[in-house]
Amino acid sequence: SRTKLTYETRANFAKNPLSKRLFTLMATKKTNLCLAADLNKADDILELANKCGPYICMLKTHVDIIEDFSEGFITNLKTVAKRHNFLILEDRKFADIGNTVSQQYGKGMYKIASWANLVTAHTLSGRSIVQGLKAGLDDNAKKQRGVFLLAEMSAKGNLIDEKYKESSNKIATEGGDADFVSGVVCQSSTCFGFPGLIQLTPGVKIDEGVDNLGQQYETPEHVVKERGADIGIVGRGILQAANVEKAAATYRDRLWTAYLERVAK
Ligand code: S5P
Repeated sequence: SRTKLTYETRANFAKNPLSKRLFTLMATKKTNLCLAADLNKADDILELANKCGPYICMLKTHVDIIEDFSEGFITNLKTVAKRHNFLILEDRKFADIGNTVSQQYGKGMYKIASWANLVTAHTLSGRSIVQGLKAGLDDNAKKQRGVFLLAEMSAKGNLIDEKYKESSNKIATEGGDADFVSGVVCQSSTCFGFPGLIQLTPGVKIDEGVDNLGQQYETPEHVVKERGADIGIVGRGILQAANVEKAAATYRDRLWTAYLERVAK
């Protein structure tokens, strides 16, 4: 199964240039940690990114929770991403018809398509969500962008069932637009089988449990070895630590060791 293959091997299967790039980045930088930078001030995100940058393969943003968003913030974030060699994932969770998604991606205040290497999208509206994202990009830009499709959620009581999960897998792997899909956001290794896609899994915390708004957590070892995660997304496990840099290093070590043990013969 795909979970026994190394990231180097999986890079060869990738149809989307960004998943190829991310697999390679993970293998060379030796990290499968994605930091969820869920902070409300631009400077706090930049400081966090600078401290944790050496330990992460990707920084995940929710740009609509930033109170003082500016183009300058994006310029600085891109500089930090280049300095520490990580990709930027805007967790926008697009969910509308293609024509609207195309505008939400490229236009408005945030112009997400101009700076986010990767974005997330729900599959609720079907294949046209991927087509909508591609629609606003020219041929060159299409090769430098990708989307992670949500096939499962970590929230307790979420409405996603087996059929929805299977259909999401089909959108991610079949048809002419699958080359724009970098991976799948999900909670289990049965979400998809194609080794060229990356499994992104949130709900990761050293202290398992729940928060008071339905979030459910598993340990780094559990998500990588039992749930098939290729990349673990960690937010509050790092954000709320007394020393964020140390916490990022710990999560990196534990996620990476779990991956090495998973692929070991
Ligand atoms: O099913 C999901 C999908 C996502 S992308 N559950 C999630 O929690 N996420 C995101 O992961 C969520 O939006 C948040 O940014 C992060 C988890 O943060 P934490 O603080 O709970 O680790």
